[in-house]
Amino acid sequence: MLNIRSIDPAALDLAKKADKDGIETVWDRYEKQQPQCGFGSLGLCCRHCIQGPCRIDPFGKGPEKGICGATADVIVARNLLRQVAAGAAAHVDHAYEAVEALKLAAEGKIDYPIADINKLKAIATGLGIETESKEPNVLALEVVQVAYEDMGNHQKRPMRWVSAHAPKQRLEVWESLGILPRNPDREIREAMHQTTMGMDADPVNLVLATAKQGLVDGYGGLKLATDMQDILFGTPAPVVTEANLGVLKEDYVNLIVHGHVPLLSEKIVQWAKTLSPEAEAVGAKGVQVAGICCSGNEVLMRQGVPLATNYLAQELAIVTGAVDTMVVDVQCIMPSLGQIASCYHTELITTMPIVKIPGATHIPFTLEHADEAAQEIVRKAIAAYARRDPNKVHIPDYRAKIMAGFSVEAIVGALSKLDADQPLKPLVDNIVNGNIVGVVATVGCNNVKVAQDIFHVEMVKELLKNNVLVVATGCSAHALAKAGMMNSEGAEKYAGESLKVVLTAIGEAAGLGAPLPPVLHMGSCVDNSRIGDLVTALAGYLGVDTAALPVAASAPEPQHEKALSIGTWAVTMGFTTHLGVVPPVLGSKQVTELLTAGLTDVIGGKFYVETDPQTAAHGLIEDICKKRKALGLDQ
Ligand code: MSK
Repeated sequence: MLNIRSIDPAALDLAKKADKDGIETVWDRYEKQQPQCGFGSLGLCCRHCIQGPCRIDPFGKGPEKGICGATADVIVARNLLRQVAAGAAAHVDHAYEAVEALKLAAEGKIDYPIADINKLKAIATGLGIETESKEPNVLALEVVQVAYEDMGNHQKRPMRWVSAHAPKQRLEVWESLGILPRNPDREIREAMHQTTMGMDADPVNLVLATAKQGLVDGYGGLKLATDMQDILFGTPAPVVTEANLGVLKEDYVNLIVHGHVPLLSEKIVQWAKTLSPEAEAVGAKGVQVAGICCSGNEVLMRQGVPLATNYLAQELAIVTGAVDTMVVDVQCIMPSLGQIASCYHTELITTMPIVKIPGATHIPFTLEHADEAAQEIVRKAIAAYARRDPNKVHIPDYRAKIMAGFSVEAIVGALSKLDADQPLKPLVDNIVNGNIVGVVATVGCNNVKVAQDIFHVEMVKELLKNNVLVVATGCSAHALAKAGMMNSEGAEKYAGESLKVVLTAIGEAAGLGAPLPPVLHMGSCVDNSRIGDLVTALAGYLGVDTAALPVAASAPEPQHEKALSIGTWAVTMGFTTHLGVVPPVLGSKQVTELLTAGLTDVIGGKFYVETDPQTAAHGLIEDICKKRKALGLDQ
């Protein structure tokens, strides 16, 4: 047993119950994996052909090359490129589904709305599409057409989603490096080809190809997905609710949505309300929907649905004995859920053709029959409630109040109360005068190698104390929400004096009657694009490159390949990007040096690996201060 599994009191409480109930969790399995393979940890194991596996001795006493002649540098660089391409593929696939949904919605073939016509017009205008006097469905189809052209682009031109949305200075940098992506599918395919046996043996070329995958993810995945989802379901505006497993209710049917794509979870939220009388008919007070991972973040941002928990405690949600149904779509779903659900009354429901889990009920989700699937799922949850065993129920009484929904539009809306003509000016003025030292975006997951949430929370405490504004997405946002950093009281408790003054002024002007939270929840993993949009707007307002801004990124507890691809995108944007868990690259001095230093000269950004939260916070502050100085803000 690890000494500390989590700092989340709800998770710790339930971890004890899991032990008592004889449930094996992610922490137990991690322990059984010890010691983990040193070759794999360093990235020095190659399984790309079946002459292998080959491994390089990091101490120089054994093989220095794989059977084909690949060196440590080549093996590490190829492995990294494949991981980042896999992360990008996940987001691009997600985005593609959202594009298909918008197309069918615009054609009137499915029962989904086009909820945000202003966002549709803004995106169309950005793409150079005339919007005047066009019906929303006509305009939507023209936007979809551009997205499809990007997906099927056979020309040498870069994706329009990149050229239309990226900062001009960045486009020039990326073009000079030859890393502007054409179509995302082609680039991902090329990365697989480039890394197969007998292909690229140049670590520098492989690292540049990795940077290109970061752009595939940033624009063909994150940005495209968020844009489509905002058009379909609406651009988030501030909402108030609660976070942590205490949001589950003993006298309600509890239905958890888990995964990433909101196409089904939006429908479930809607049908949970409609079918509430059926829940009442079996003795419940209603249906409580709560979210895990980024499906949770999506329905939080737009519908105010409470957050249940983040990645590492997904199994423990079932251990409460109070989850009647957990419905999953794609990504970050532990295969162990099926087995754990079988120990309780919980019905685990898979919905996607590429995510099936033995023991789960599979209810296929299609856009055409989304309402039927959502109704069936809600009714299964209601039926499962009747099977709940009260003796097995334990809901830890922990929840924190949170305010979420901070899309760029919502942030600009709040700032415009201070300056209607130039809404970014109050933010920029406060960065210039040093009230806000800089901005750090914390993103990404939990990783079992770190006590759940500790790195997110401890690092952010230090940043806030030093007047750094924090924006967050993904499971990082969950962690900070649970820790009470996403409410007005959090500003009082955690923000440094000058940051508090700014948060109070904006909060008062926006009519909250209290400070803004010191950490702004900007959404799901794909919503990292919102952070990209915000910094692009700030850089545009100031007329500087994004790489020059006093802004940095951090994935304190990354576990997924998607965290690596998001991080790579952040580096291409010119940001110092911190990782709190060491990625499998240390087996190559050359690759490590390129990622943490060598790339900076050409791309502006770099990875910064630091496994201590306080040191990481100060490393990021130091980086921000250097950028402030270079901009002439501090002498
Ligand atoms: S869900 S990718 S564990 S953030 Fe987006 Fe959380 Fe990381 Fe999955």
